[in-house]
Amino acid sequence: MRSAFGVRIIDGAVRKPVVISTWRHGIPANEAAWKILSAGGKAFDAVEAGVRVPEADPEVTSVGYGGYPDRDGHVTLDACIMDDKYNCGSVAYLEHIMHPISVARKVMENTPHVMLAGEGALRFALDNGFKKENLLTESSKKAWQEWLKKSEYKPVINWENHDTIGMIALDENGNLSGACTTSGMAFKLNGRIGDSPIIGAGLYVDNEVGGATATGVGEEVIRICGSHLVVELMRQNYTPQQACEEAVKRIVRRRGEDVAKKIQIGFIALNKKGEYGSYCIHPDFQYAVYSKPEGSKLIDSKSYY
Ligand code: SD4
Repeated sequence: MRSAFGVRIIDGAVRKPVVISTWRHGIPANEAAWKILSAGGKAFDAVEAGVRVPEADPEVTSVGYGGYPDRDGHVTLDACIMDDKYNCGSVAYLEHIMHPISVARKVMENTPHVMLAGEGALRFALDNGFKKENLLTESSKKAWQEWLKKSEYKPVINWENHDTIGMIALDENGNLSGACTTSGMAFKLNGRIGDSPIIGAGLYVDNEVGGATATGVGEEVIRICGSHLVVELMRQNYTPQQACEEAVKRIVRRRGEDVAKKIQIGFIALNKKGEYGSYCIHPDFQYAVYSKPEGSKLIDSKSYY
């Protein structure tokens, strides 16, 4: 049956496993996650494996290797991961490492901290066996050099139809986890960190309730602790769809239409029952879902405008 908000409700049954992720690059990412989920693996392992796919893909210019640099030519990466027991790890402003999500996992597992940034995060990665690499591809370098001619900084709505990848999964055992990884806003100010490595902003998971993740202009997501807000709304019995809608509408209400017209923000959410939803400000944000028996699909998110 369908609720008034178009969310699939499975008559009280729990649908699992399920994995959802942002944008079209979520399709191959979900496939990698599904290999683990369908074999009875953990959601936590699935989300890490899933988002590593776009991190390593040089064609995806908004995540990991091949990500567009900041205005000084540095590719700086933000990522975080959260499991079903409130454990979480994060890296921000990390350079030269292709898989920041795996460094974030190591921060979670091997340190008493949640978040490492910059030089310290790089040193930690190298000490933990990660390889130092040049992440600036020739084509991303060209795009940056082209941008330098005007040096005009404007957040772009629906950057080439892909952006940050955020992923939430529910495994066979009914446990939730999430991951989020990005190279951030293209040509950002050096030192800028967005919402994606911030637990509660770019990603949040509460295994009693559900998980949510965000894409778009991180500054606006941070202001409302966006992913945490979506999860807290689901705790109050909002469906994932209703919770994403309320979070987007809160940004529009608080910031006004003049701001909202110029920026894109999208949230996706998955609850403990395997129901999912999404909402964004502008059209053309898609999210990918992999579930049984439907298989893999790409869904056009509903939008405020
Ligand atoms: C950020 N939410 O850094 C991320 C990525 C992004 O356009 O939105 N890029 O703000």
